Amino acid sequence: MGTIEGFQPSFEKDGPAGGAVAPPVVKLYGTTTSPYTRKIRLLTRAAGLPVTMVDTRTAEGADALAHIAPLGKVPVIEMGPPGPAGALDDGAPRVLADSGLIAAWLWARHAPALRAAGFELSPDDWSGRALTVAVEGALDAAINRFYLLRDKLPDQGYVSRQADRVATTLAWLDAHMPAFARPLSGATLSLGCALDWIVFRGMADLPRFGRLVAFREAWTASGVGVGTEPG
Ligand SMILES: N[C@@H](CCC(=O)N[C@@H](CS)C(=O)NCC(=O)O)C(=O)O
Repeated sequence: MGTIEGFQPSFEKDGPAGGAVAPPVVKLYGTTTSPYTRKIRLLTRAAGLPVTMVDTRTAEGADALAHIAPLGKVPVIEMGPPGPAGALDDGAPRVLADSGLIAAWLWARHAPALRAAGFELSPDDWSGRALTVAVEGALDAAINRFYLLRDKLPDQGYVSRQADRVATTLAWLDAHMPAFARPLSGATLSLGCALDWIVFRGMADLPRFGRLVAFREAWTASGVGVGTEPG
């Protein structure tokens, strides 16, 4: 039997003209080492939202990313097909290029599923958001330093100041971050992903920070991130 050109399998919901409507295809651009991409892999999995991962370490993936996201950072999600003005029916842009933005979008659209999976990402959690800024500031500094050292820049000046920033912020988090608990807040998710990446890349001396070590042990034991570990 031949194939019908343009054939789309039918889905439960009918479109305005009675035709079958395909669910939007969600592409997730990223890598399996990226801690920010990991946040989104975890959340889309918890939300039950199927995504097609585009590995941006391949030439095709990097090229596709460059076409949709000027910053060239990951994660990026791209949703399709486009509405008339390049936006989704609900007005959200088709391309979201920041893990915090993507997480907020997922919470806005999939809170019941995320709650059922043990997450609580309310935007009204101001102290949690403040903690997330600290976690991700340290992670940004660690990632920046990692790339600069990999490119053989000497470990001095701004490169070594980034190490100081990571250490001072981890010390602050060691004193201020609540213990790992459920439901998982955005700060908990960020810290779990950040600590795993920092250890994976050897970008800080984690054993100096006893409460963060305990946090990471509880995070690992929870199984929340299982199957998405950096590697
Ligand atoms: N604020 C961004 C940070 C994303 C980010 O820094 N991603 C890293 C990978 S984990 C990246 O793409 N780095 C490439 C670069 O800086 O050139 C987010 O939350 O998504």
